[in-house]
Amino acid sequence: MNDQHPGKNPGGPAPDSDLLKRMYQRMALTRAIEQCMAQHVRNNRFSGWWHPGEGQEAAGIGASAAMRRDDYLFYQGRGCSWAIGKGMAPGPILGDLLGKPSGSTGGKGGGVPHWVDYAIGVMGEGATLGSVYPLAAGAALAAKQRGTDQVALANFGDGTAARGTFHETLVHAAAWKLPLIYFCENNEWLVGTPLKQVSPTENIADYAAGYHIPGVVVDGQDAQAVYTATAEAIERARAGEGPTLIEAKVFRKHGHYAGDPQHYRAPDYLDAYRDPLALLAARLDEDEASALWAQAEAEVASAYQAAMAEDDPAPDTIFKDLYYG
Ligand SMILES: Cc1ncc(C[n+]2csc(CCOP(=O)(O)OP(=O)(O)O)c2C)c(N)n1
Ligand SMILES: [Mg+2]
Repeated sequence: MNDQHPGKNPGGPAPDSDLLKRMYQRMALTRAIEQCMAQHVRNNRFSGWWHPGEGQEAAGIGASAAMRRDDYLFYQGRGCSWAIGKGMAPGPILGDLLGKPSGSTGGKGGGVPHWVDYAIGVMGEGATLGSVYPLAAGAALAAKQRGTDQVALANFGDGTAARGTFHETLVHAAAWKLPLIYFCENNEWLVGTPLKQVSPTENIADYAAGYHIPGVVVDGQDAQAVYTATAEAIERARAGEGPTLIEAKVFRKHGHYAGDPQHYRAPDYLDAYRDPLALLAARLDEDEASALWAQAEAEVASAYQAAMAEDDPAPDTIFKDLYYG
């Protein structure tokens, strides 16, 4: 069963003050992109589906801060905390969202997050929910066979823990002690369905018991706690001790997609919200945190302007990078 509780710091290494600053800087970049995209949608200039991640930034930022540059990340993609956390810059992220050639995929996907940067282990998103598990396990198996000490992390939402691939993959990953981290962001919603209506368990981490691996519940609004839990799981994985299932309890501040009227949520649902940026800023010097926020806003504004000024991708690039037999 899960051996941690929300708010309780797991037993891994604590981040030093430089790392706290770096996490805050990346959370600020993520939040600035969130706000920029929210405005872009309000201006009615968005041609895709933006799934806002505002409020969930601490999970992706805290977990990816514990990963190495050469570790593999497969993410599900609410917001952009994972891509920013792993080291991507706002430019290629906004380029993809706005369907421009400067995007990491050359703007393909236009609006749907499919960011990739293989040089830093950003392996992309599976738009088919549940595809991250076997892909990440494959990367973990390759790392084990090659004898490197890389790990792979599969990020997913609470609703996606019901996919068959979650369970099929974990059977073998646990048996073979693959260097794999399952990282669930539990925001308690699957579009407009509350998790409790469709799940036999309140904690996704409880599934770990069935596979004889550790299941850890962590406060997903607290980047520091997320970092510590993930660092501990990665240490286990690198030491050959196999997978860990981490469940971060997070808060989905907005609708499932930008523009979702959310008739299914009670009007006072934001009462329980705790801002992950404010939580981390309280552990930093106030002036330093404000300066990092101002820098992030300026960097994102200039990346947005640059992307908006670009021409659309040339039509003859549409089949480039496609695999077909
Ligand atoms: C296989 C599959 N089924 C359905 C969808 C449509 N869909 C996109 S997001 C979503 C809800 C996912 O819930 P959860 O995993 O909790 O992630 P969250 O949206 O809360 O971040 C669904 C059903 C999909 N993309 N893929
Ligand atoms: Mg969810």
